[in-house]
Amino acid sequence: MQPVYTFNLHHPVIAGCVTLGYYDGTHPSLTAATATDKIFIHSPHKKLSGSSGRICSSDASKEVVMLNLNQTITTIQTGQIDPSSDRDFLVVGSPRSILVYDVEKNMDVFYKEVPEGVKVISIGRLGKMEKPVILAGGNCTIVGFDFEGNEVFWTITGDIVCSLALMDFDSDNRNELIVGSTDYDIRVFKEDKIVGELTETEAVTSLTPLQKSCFGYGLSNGTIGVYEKLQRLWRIKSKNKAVMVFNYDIDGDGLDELIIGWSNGKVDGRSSRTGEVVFKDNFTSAVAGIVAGDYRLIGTRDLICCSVTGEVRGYEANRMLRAPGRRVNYGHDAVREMFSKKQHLMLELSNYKESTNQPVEVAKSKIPMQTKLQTVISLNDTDLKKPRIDVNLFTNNDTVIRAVLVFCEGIFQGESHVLHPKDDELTSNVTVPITPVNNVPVDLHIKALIGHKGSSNFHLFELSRQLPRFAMLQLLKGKQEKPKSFSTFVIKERIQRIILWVNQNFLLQSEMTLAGLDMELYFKALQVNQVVAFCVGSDNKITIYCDDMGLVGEITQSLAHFLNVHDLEARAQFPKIQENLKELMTKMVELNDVRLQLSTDMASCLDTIRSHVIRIEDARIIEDVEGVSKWTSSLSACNNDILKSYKVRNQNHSDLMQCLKQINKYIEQASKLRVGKPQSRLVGLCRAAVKNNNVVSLLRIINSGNN
Ligand SMILES: *[C@@H]1O[C@H](CO)[C@@H](O)[C@H](O)[C@H]1NC(C)=O
Ligand SMILES: *[C@@H]1O[C@H](CO)[C@@H](O)[C@H](O)[C@H]1NC(C)=O
Ligand SMILES: *[C@@H]1O[C@H](CO)[C@@H](O)[C@H](O)[C@H]1NC(C)=O
Ligand SMILES: *[C@@H]1O[C@H](CO)[C@@H](O)[C@H](O)[C@H]1NC(C)=O
Ligand SMILES: *[C@@H]1O[C@H](CO)[C@@H](O)[C@H](O)[C@H]1NC(C)=O
Ligand SMILES: *[C@@H]1O[C@H](CO)[C@@H](O)[C@H](O)[C@H]1NC(C)=O
Ligand SMILES: CC(=O)N[C@H]1CO[C@H](CO)[C@@H](O)[C@@H]1O
Repeated sequence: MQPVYTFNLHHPVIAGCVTLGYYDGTHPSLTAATATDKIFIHSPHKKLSGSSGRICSSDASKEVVMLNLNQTITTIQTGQIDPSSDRDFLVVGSPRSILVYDVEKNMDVFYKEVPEGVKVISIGRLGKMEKPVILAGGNCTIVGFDFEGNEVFWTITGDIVCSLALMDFDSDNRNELIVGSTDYDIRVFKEDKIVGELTETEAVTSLTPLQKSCFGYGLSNGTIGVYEKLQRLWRIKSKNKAVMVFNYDIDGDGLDELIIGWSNGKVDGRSSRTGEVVFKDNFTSAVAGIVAGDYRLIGTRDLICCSVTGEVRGYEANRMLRAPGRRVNYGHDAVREMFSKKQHLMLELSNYKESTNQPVEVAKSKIPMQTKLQTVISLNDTDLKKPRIDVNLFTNNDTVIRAVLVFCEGIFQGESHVLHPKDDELTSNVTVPITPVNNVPVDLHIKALIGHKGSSNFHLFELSRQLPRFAMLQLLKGKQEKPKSFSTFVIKERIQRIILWVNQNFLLQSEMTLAGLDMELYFKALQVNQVVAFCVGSDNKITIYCDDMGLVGEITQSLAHFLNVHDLEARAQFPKIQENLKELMTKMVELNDVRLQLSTDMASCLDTIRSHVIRIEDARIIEDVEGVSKWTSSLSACNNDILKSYKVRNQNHSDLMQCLKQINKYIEQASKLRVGKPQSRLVGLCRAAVKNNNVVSLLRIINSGNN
């Protein structure tokens, strides 16, 4: 597809830092961050002027102005945030702060320190909030500000947030927040409650809303795809990295396509339903950003792509590709399916031909009718450092397995594993080892070629199996000593249902059956080498003993989800984690004190430097050579001091970040011991306690769920 216009910004652009804003409410300006931490605003329709404030240069034609932010830029975004105006504002994220800037008036709206850093920004309405909110994702947290800079939202996620999208996920005409993070998870927040959680196979680096509860995503390794609610519609893998995914109706059929900008310069548009390519183009360098806007001021919203070298191309939604084209596409699917069926049949036919041509072989090559491929899945903890799950495949007669292909997302490098024994090592029994990293159900798709030893004829067998969520928790026989940490809660539910959950979510040698009104099960969590005791009392009280709070949370969430429990309170006791939290909080207070001290030291050092510079200048004017040299060496010493302080301050900041991240991780884990309202309430209460440096209150909240 041909662009309708192209131009060049003549400035290198940082990938992912491109946006478009209507800063005066009517004229669009392409805005991007440059490698030198400046912001570049291209405004061909509206001359921006001035050389004051943050504007550090503007070219003669006044089409381009540069803003000086004097800080590292991590992300930029534009949006209408002032409820009383339809103008867009520019929001800039940096490793320690967020800045909202009014481009039209050339002034800061607000500047806020964000200790957890700002990695991504999304602007819009969230849930029942009446005003637009600026959501900033950082290390484990998401914070929301209103136009005045008040903090109106705060919540916690499992790891560094690397993508955000606001969309109506559950069709209630209110936006939910979709969050992608480095722990491979996509979480859906309704207000501050988690209503959906998906696990992908890599860090989720981009997200975009599509219509009808669908959203597109991109992973750090180049996988892209579309989910409809919690169901994946399709995905593809690529060797290149998707710099960003975007929504735009390129073929004008009324449905948004998923537009993907790749690190190798390609841009594709794919049908959000099927993943079929409906549009493509190719830049000479990596794509830096994709936006949409009326850049020609003719009343159409064009798709605008920008590369890292500053090349910009605009595309118009193509009316030629409308409805008839889509029908052809459906036809394509059918043809492709038929073609693959045909190939299958041809292959089978050629096998028969081969056997009829060589009658001597017949008996040998035909495999018995009753041949079956069977599987046994078991835990293998022979090597305690590398426990694994063995998938044992075997046939029910003397045929041998010539090759096995196991396809399994997120387990094998490249997602599939091929086993192809040498001719003289063929057996009817092969084992494929699997080591899941997370506690999520894993789907295995197995294909095996089976035939007789020495024959060139083989048959394809296919089967699918699912590993349960807690496959790496090994059921232990008999009573064990219970760990000291535990979480306890009450679920009014018949024990049969709980047993059903155990059978579905753990890898057991045989199904568990009802043996009374209470139950005590002991597991060994092989990944973390910890004992888990799962106890159900006859009074509906469930207690999970384990020193790993994260694992107890996962078990609680799985059980509550299975039993359809929407709100769950819990009491918890995790002595080791409480000790750690105490230490972390103390350390954080110390680091904060040091930070303040360093800031005042540096300020006074700066004053000294200023006065030294004036003295040198004075000495120079009166040609006092000795004076100049004396003050210069003194200045140089001062300069060294300030450099040293600066290094110390940097170290102090990263220590502080580590500390805060760890505290937030614990809060997240503690929140997962609860479900629904108690879960989100705990996050809010803990946040307040951390802000007030109130360790006692923090620990009480984690234990009881209440202040
Ligand atoms: C950055 O700019 C702000 C004003 O916008 C100023 O107060 C601050 O001192 C500057 N910081 C540095 C390191 O220059
Ligand atoms: C997040 O925390 C890590 C340390 O755990 C730190 O190195 C990194 O700079 C932080 N990220 C941001 C955006 O502040
Ligand atoms: C993803 O990419 C990283 C390096 O970029 C590599 O180490 C990792 O194995 C890849 N993961 C998968 C599942 O391909
Ligand atoms: C992309 O464009 C370059 C030149 O601009 C060309 O050499 C290359 O073959 C193109 N690749 C594809 C896949 O179209
Ligand atoms: C269990 O795993 C070890 C390697 O860790 C392997 O050598 C052994 O054969 C496996 N046991 C069975 C029964 O497959
Ligand atoms: C297959 O081999 C494994 C050991 O590698 C053994 O434990 C298992 O019993 C064998 N299965 C059959 C059906 O022979
Ligand atoms: C290994 C094995 O189970 N072999 C069996 C294959 O089937 C024949 C008859 O169908 C049996 O006799 C073998 O024992």
